[in-house]
Amino acid sequence: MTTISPRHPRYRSLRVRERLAEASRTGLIVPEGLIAHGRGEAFDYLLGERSTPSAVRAERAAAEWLARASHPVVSVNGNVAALAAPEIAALAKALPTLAVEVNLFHRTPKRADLVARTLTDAGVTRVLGVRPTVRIPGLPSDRAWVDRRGIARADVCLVPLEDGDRAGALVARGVRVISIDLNPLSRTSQTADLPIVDELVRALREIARQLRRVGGDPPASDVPFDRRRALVDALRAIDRRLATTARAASGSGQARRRPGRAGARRSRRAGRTKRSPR
Ligand code: PTJ
Repeated sequence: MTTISPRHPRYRSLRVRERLAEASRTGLIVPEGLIAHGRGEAFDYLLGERSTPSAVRAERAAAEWLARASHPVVSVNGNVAALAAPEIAALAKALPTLAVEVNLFHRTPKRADLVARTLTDAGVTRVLGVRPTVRIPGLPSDRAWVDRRGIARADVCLVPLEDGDRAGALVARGVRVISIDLNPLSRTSQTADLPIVDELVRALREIARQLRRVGGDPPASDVPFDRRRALVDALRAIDRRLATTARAASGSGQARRRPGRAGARRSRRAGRTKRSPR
């Protein structure tokens, strides 16, 4: 294993990559999961690797939706288990009505067992969806397999790192879908009723924090959420960051730019002028 110095500027990111690479060797995550992570990292970079105020608002609304739900469920795939099993356990502890269900795009019995074991090792007491028996109609992928005690009867479903088709199928069934996806342009973010554009671990921690705040006293009525505004906020955050970085880069670029021949002649002339005031 490579030794990574904690002083490395990308230490945290490198450690996470290392964990995911190990998870791909055990089969917990699929090779496609590494690619998905890379895409997520790129968007996190563009967002400044921190939760925007808009994302925190979305996380607070998500906590309120989950706390008010009759059958709230969180769907867990390989990446989510590898990245955030302790955070899923903390979420389930903060909201005892929350069902935790394994749901895989690349489903094999072995992977379903591995995801479930990772969750129970982290402290989740009950994991659904290991041998599901119900299919969501009209969805061709294995993500359609759901547990009759979990997603099959959910009224609110938290779907981190989801694919757009299943998010759409759940919305079509009348389930209120909360997504966590760093890409505001993904079909999942575009489809969800409450898109959280934030990094998985940060988002889960904030939702759990908000759930502990709400406690046994959820809001009396539905909390409205402006999904379009949340997506526009994320795009504007990226836009602002790119514009600021581009301005800074063009400023320092000028300062560092080597003079061409004409520039060199100009500065020699300027030097002569300065040196020969007499
Ligand atoms: O374990 P399986 O078989 O269910 O497969 C899981 C993956 C992730 C491979 C599967 O769901 C997949 O292919 O997902 P997509 O379609 O690549 O979508 C994943 C989305 O999650 C992308 O839009 C990424 O930008 C986003 N993403 C990746 N890592 C993070 C993330 N969003 C938030 N936090 C992350 N850490």
